[in-house]
Amino acid sequence: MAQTTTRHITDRKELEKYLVTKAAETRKKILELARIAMGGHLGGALSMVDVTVALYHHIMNLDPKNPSWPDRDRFILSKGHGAIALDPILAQVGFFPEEKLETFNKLDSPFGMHTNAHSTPGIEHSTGSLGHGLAVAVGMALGARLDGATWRVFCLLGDGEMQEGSTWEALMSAAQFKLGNLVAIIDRNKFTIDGPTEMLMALEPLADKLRAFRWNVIEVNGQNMTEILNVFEELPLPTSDVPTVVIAHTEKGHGVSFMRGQSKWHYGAIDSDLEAQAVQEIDATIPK
Ligand SMILES: Cc1ncc(C[n+]2csc(CCOP(=O)(O)OP(=O)(O)O)c2C)c(N)n1
Repeated sequence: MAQTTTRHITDRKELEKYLVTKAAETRKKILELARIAMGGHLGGALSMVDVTVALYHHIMNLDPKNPSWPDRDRFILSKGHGAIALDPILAQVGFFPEEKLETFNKLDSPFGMHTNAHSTPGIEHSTGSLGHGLAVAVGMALGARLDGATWRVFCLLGDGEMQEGSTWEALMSAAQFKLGNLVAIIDRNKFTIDGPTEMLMALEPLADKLRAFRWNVIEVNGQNMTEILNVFEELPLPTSDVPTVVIAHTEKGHGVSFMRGQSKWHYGAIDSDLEAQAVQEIDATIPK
């Protein structure tokens, strides 16, 4: 049975407050894990937090005590280097105890720099080599459709990852197979590993391109919980026959002033002084 962590919250403002607080907790955990692992994909982890928190705490049908519950919604983190953000969220919603994350990226740990479906409860598919997640999500959504199942598939991609040709093949096939049960989300933080996407391999006009690929396109401020909830709560039902892509306009390194809006912190290491400075800034975002 689905067990969202927000099921006890009836007031809209309280719900947003709860999710914003969880996003701040996630950002602090990302920094802690990067410190203990002596490095981490910080920029893109910090940008994807708000959407992922909303999905796992409120939008998706999941049962963390039974990770293979057949009717669960599926989530594929195609930008697998975001494991440092996803793993803490999986712990928050109850897939495993948070203390276990202390082994992050150590030898034989279930938690590495990229997602690992074999060792981490709640991960549906191992990712890390960019450009494969959407094709896997298409296969899952097609399987659900053929089975007459009602669960949905969510797939989060990086915008730099949109350089991969296989992603565009998957986009074409999702429309061809009329996969209304599939939602792709593009973390449009405008930077890839070594510079701005528009300088390296321009994506714009991205929404127009995706519409031309016959997807339903929605744009959202991916750092604004009110907007995120409004979009994801209204998503088409699995009976729709058009796949949806949400372009989440985000900021690389969001929440930490010295990391935001640059590629330099795509991957980086922090010491406890830098962590303390970042934590202070993140704490200031927690609603009272
Ligand atoms: C096939 C492949 N090529 C290269 C890499 C190395 N790599 C890791 S992250 C990254 C940049 C990804 O940029 P983006 O998708 O924008 O991620 P984000 O900014 O959201 O972290 C690259 C090139 C990889 N993981 N897989």
